[in-house]
Amino acid sequence: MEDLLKLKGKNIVVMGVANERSLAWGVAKSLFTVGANVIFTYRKERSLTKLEKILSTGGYEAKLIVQCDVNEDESIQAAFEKIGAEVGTIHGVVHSLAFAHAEDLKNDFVETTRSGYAFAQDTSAYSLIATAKQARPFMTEGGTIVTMSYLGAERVLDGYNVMGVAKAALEASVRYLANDLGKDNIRVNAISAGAVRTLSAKGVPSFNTILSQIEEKAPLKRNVTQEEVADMTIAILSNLSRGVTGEIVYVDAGYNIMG
Ligand code: 1JT
Repeated sequence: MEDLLKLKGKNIVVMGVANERSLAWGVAKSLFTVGANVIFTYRKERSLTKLEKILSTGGYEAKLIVQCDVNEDESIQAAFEKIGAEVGTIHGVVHSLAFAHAEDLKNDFVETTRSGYAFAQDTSAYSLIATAKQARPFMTEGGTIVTMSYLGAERVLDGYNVMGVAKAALEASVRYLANDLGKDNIRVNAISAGAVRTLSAKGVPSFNTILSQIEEKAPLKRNVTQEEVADMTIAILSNLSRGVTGEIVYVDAGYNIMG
């Protein structure tokens, strides 16, 4: 199986580990299992501390850990130059980042402020474009960029609000980037993950209700796990999906197909 995946010894950048519940951490664990070299980026010192702790607890070793603030072009450029200088070729990037102001998820969508809108778009959607631009010069053997989206990109989910609009922009960006980077044999795809209890989900008052509605309605009659999202991400990063680009792949127990 590992031979089929062709991920052994490949250099994969993972962005967005906040703690052990993060979707990005699930992907990293699966990448370690298949023998990839995992390079992490973090923004806050707190995330670095967490990351170092969960790496050592699990007995995992990162190839490299670099600071990267996706709200700053210079920071993204410096991060990828550092990664490129250290590993040479980058084979994959996992973009698992999103942020919005809490009040924009609490108030009615119509109350979204100009600055809250810009911040959610910048952090959650533009960051993929800026990352692709900086990673591209080092993806000289082709490769894959994969990002995390959510159903709120295309349906109205109460409270998802400005994040839904940011995820819609993210999914459209996946298609435009796939078109641009296809000539370099770089594939760009998104995973639309079902609801998973991560740090981002914390502070969403209705999260328990969301989880039980999915259990009732989804074809598989259950929610999905961090591991299930991670394994599809591995499939998208791997050679098994070499003919797939510009796609949004649902890992949601089938919830999105229901009326
Ligand atoms: C962010 C947050 C991105 C929560 C997120 C997210 N992507 C998924 N979730 C969980 C979620 C949140 C809401 C929801 C359903 C799922 C919070 C910080 C900003 C980035 O409502 C239907 C609100």
